[in-house]
Amino acid sequence: MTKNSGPAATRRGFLKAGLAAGGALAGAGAAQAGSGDPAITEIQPWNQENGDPVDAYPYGMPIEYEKNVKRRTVYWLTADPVSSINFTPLHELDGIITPNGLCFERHHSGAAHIDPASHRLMINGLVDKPLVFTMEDLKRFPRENHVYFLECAANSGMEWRGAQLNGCQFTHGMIHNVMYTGVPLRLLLEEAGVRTNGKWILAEGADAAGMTRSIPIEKALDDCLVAFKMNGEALRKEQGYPVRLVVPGWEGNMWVKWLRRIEVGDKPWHHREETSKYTDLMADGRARRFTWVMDAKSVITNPSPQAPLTHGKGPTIITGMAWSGRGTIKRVDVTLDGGKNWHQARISGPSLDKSMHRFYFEFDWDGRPLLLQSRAIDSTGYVQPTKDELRKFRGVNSIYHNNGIQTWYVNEKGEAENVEVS
Ligand SMILES: Nc1nc2c(c(=O)[nH]1)N[C@H]1C(S)=C(S)[C@@H](COP(=O)(O)O)O[C@H]1N2
Ligand SMILES: [Mo]
Repeated sequence: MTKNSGPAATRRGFLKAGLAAGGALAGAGAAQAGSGDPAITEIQPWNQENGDPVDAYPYGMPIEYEKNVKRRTVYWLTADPVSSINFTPLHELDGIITPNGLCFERHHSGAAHIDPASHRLMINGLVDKPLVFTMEDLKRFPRENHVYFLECAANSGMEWRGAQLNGCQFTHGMIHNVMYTGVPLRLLLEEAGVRTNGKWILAEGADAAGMTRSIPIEKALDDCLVAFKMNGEALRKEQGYPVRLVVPGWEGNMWVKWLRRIEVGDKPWHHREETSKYTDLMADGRARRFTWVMDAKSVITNPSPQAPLTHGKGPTIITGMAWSGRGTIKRVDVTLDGGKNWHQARISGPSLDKSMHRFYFEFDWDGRPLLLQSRAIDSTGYVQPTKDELRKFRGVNSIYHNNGIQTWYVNEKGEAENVEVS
């Protein structure tokens, strides 16, 4: 490859030799060194002047070249931006963690702005000793760290009747995956002493929606967290600062943000705008009730409509995410031809309970059109269904819990489109 032998006398020479070696190692789509590329033959401005001093940005932000990496909303979806939703840019991310500033937001009455010094969490109802905790009190209980996905039950809901939104950000972006630091709810409930007839909890938010959700006591005592940190720093306001409920593997609407009260009761409460949240209307008009666990699901994030294959034929990487509310992901399969042939993808990064998993599939693209799909299999053996399989028993009247297999059509130019195959 490179003919640049002898000691690299100049910094330019060093860069030239170094980059050529890197290209040879990767073995994919790299130019032959010595092609006269000014990016390698010319000294660049950042090589000639000092960069920013250490205190230029006391809280760092991404460089301007990454300005497309942002949450986006779909304005026609909801009537009012304070009772609305935006979407995580899944196609711009890698690994398994969602950065805090990119976590999708769903609010019923906007993001509350709470002074932590004036925030309290009360536990009342069927308990021996009703209690009120300050944020300082909460931080004196033993805490735990866990990575969990939060998926809104309405994620992919616009796709029930057919392929609609052109981008995985919009079809699958009502999800984020974060490391939470918090106190097990069990410890706080034990402190208050749950009475034997205490079978349910009501979690209530301090936002203007005063959102409330009923959760069975078994789940509350199992793995719920009262969390105050995400990815190591304080919760973002949008995600419930100063404290939110974490309900691992269960639909997002139960993860009450700006958590201010837990009431213990003997039956579930009736919630204001609630019945639709707890029920999925089926084909025959009956409803599925209490469908809280998020079933296994996956999506290819690259390529996808917002992230076309711009490099042409040759070595190509398919990547995406898979997750299950019932455990870990055991396997992900990928097809290039709409489900005729399946290939096992490679999972890379931690395989954690009720967390997103990252998968990759590397292949040599011959430049012909592709029908890309991914299919997740979780640790219970459950296989992600096709959309048609789901419709067979659920019909198309539901907007919740669509975990069907997603298809992207990729044309000869590498452009991708949301389609369905049957
Ligand atoms: N207090 C309160 N908690 C809330 C909501 C809300 O409007 N108010 N929205 C719920 C819904 S429907 C979802 S999907 C998740 C979204 O969490 P996120 O904004 O961190 O993505 O929060 C849930 N918790
Ligand atoms: Mo939601």
